[in-house]
Amino acid sequence: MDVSLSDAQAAVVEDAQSVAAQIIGPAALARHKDGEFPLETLQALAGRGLMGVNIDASLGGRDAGVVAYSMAITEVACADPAVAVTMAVNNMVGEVIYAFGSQKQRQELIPALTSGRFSSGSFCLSEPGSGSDAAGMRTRARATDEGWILDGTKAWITSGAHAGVFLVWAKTDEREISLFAVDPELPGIEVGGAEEKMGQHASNTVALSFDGVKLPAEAMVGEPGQGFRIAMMALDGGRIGIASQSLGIADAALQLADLQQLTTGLHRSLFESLRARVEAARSITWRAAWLKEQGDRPFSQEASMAKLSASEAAHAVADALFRYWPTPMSDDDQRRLSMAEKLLRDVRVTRIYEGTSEIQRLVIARNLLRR
Ligand code: COS
Repeated sequence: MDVSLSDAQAAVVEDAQSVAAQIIGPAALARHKDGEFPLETLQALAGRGLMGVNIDASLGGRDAGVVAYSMAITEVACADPAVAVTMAVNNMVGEVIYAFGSQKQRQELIPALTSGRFSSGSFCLSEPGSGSDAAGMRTRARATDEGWILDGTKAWITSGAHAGVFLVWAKTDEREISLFAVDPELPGIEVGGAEEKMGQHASNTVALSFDGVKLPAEAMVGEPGQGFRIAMMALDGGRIGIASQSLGIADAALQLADLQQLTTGLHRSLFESLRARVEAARSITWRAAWLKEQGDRPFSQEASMAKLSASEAAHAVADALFRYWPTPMSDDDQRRLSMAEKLLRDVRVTRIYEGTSEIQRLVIARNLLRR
């Protein structure tokens, strides 16, 4: 694995750093307090091609590959994890359509996702009764002469109130799961109120209900019955995104620890060992990204190892930062303490979404046994 960056990769990282430093970071605490969806910030990311980092330039993407994507997410997450998760889900939706969509779906939907014309896309897999057991979904799509009728409820959908397209998984018979690209404006779709969350307040999370929604036949993405496999492949990539986001949170927490002199004082050895843990997680995350970028190499196990190790390490750093926060405090320290609290809140869900830590252990174990 070559970790020296090409000019194209370095340019992506620089662009992400510049948006993070100029636009995302300065408003992160305010965004956390008011929970406002970061529309203009997402437009700024789209303006640099960061809403489709691993997508062909002919469709408005940056065509810079998965390693550059991972690094860009880390930079953005270090400034504000809530913006990073919105960016990650948009990239993921674009990649699914790019990999499995028809020519028409690619031409119609991807430029809208990469350019910022759609503020985001949504990935609608989880349901109130099926999170970890994705195949246990109850949403159904019934075939008709004109197309499909969609009924069901999806839960914890990132960007659901703002998305320009929903990717919705549904059972098309007792066992078969298929995927549909759904126009959020269609009659019969109801968007629930924004969840009041512990952290990542500026990312939008809602429930969606579909009541007799009529879909045209061409709304299906991929083949009938291919949906579960598409979801699993997309989640492998999505886990690299969340691992990268977790690294950004860990980096932000370590920067605060440096500023508060926790890394040179009494707790130095603790923070040194945490820093080593974060660097180990970064290595496996880059490796998973590199494997995915090769196109023909399996990376499911490495993606789960990356997600597990990075999210757990980020939590450990954010927790230690908060636990050993020094007193007394100046005004600057007080502001930094608010950032530390935000990180501790933001980090919790990284061990849950895109598959819990327990699911990552299950995927890793299954792959090890298979090998
Ligand atoms: N890539 C491609 N195909 C995959 C795959 C992958 N990573 N993982 C599984 N598949 C395929 C299998 O090969 C199998 O295909 P066949 O039926 O042709 O043999 C099929 O999918 C079913 O696989 P499996 O038996 O492993 O499915 P399970 O129902 O046991 O579930 C887990 C597997 C638990 C790993 C899956 O449900 C999962 O990832 N759950 C977590 C969901 C999640 O992350 N949700 C968060 C959503 S975002 S908030």
